[in-house]
Amino acid sequence: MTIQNGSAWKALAEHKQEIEGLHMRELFASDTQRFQRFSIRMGDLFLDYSKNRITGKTVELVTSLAEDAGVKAYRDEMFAGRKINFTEQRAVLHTALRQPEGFRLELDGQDVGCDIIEVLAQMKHFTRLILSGEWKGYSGRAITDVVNIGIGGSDLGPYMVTEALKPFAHGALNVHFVSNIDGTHISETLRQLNADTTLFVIASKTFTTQETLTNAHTARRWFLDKAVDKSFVARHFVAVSTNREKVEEFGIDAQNMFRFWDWVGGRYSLWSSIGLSIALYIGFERFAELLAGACAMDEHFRSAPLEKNIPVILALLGIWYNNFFDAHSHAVIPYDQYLHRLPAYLQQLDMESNGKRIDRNGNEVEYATGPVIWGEPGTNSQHAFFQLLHQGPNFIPADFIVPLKSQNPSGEHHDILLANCFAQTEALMRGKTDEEAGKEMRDAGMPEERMTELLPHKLFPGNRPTNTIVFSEVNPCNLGSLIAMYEHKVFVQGVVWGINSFDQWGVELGKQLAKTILPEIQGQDDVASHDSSTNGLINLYRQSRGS
Ligand code: G6Q
Repeated sequence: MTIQNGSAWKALAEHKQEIEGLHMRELFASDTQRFQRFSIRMGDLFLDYSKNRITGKTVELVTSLAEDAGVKAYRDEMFAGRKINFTEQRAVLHTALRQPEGFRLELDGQDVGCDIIEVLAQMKHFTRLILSGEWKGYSGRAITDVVNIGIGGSDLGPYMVTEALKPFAHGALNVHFVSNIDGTHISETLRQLNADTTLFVIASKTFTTQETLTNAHTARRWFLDKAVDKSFVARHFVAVSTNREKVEEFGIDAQNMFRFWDWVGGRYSLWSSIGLSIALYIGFERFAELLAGACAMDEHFRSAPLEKNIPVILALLGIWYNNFFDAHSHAVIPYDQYLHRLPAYLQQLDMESNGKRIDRNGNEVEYATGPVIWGEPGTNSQHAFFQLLHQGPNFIPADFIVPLKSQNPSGEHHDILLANCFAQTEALMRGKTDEEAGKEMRDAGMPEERMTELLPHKLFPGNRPTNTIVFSEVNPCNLGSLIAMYEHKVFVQGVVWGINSFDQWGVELGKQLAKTILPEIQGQDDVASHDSSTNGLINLYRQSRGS
């Protein structure tokens, strides 16, 4: 039986009919305690989910859906290291990476806790050597720039976090991220650097990814052009990987390799040694605070009752809209410029995890799964796509992410920023009625005829849901909690939809496909083995190369 045939799902479908006509304005008017009733605090993090199309009954029904789907049992299995990534036969233990010292868990005869401590100690030691200037480049000068070469999960997390935590930078180093195979990315980065003070961190779980390896080889050629002596590579190239053999094959000494393990998924890996560039940028102590913040969210996720559990509630609200209101897209709007890469990071976390249509039994699901995730910081996004959120025919729920304190207090900036944020969620909830729009136009002295013409354009349906996620400031600990919150949200949704959130065959396909066309592009003959469009495009490019 699929979740869709269960009683909780059916009850939710009926409940949707009941509350469809209900406007959130009425819900707020009839309950002065709505904000208190539909909000949850976890440490410094506060979720206001009162601006949703829900009543107390909705919360009861969605939590029974989670109960029916076995969310608690699956959650416990994940934390216990069971191989819940069943298509790859792997455990899913990124949560182990942020456990306090003393954590023990045996997996296939190996003590996971000991492994983690060993690598963290190696990262701590290395970070100290680099940041203190004890580690010297080939000319005897200290390292000033770190270039993380990686892609996907080996890039998005560290890049997003280092951007978010700029105010916490140690100060001794700049970090750069090169991910795209487009030669522009590495060329533009290298142009700013001196070989003798640059450290390359080659971050790749498999150490076989075409983009990363190509960029890494280009970086090494550039480096050797300047440094000449191959023995200097050891001081300027380190690797983060699970694949020792490939790292050595590339020419990086195993001593300069930071391990991680197949039970850490790429998009869940910033907590592992993939976070080395984060630790180098903000210092190891701050990196440990990031882990501690995530650990606090793990504890909350494990112990809070479902109806008081932030990631569970966010997940269930997402399901409520996606599966019962046909809202297949979800916006994320951080009201903080430092979080400008958060939507891109969450796109991968969510869409690569839950963009699946085959369930645990190998059957195609008959309901929507992972939505399209997108967003941009406020207030910029207000001047771009908010029009569609307010008045478009699509129904798009959104998360608003709000630090109460600015890292750069300056005049009225932060007051204006937050005034905009709160005004937007209020407007999305309330909308604008005939009377309100009419009054506005009348007050502006508009002639009656023009008013009638304009009225439909000036109306806002409202009743558009938002979650507001508030914390005191963007700092390593809060950021850790925020990211872990979204990881667990995605997990809960995957469980309810009955899919495997931890594989990524769609990404693997891309890795295969690129390798088939490359030799054809580089070959001597016109290509005729594909469809006419693909042949035409390949040949067009071959001709342009030739000329
Ligand atoms: C993440 C995905 C994917 C992966 C990249 C890089 O969950 O698997 O984004 O992180 O394809 O892979 P490597 O780290 O193996 O280079």
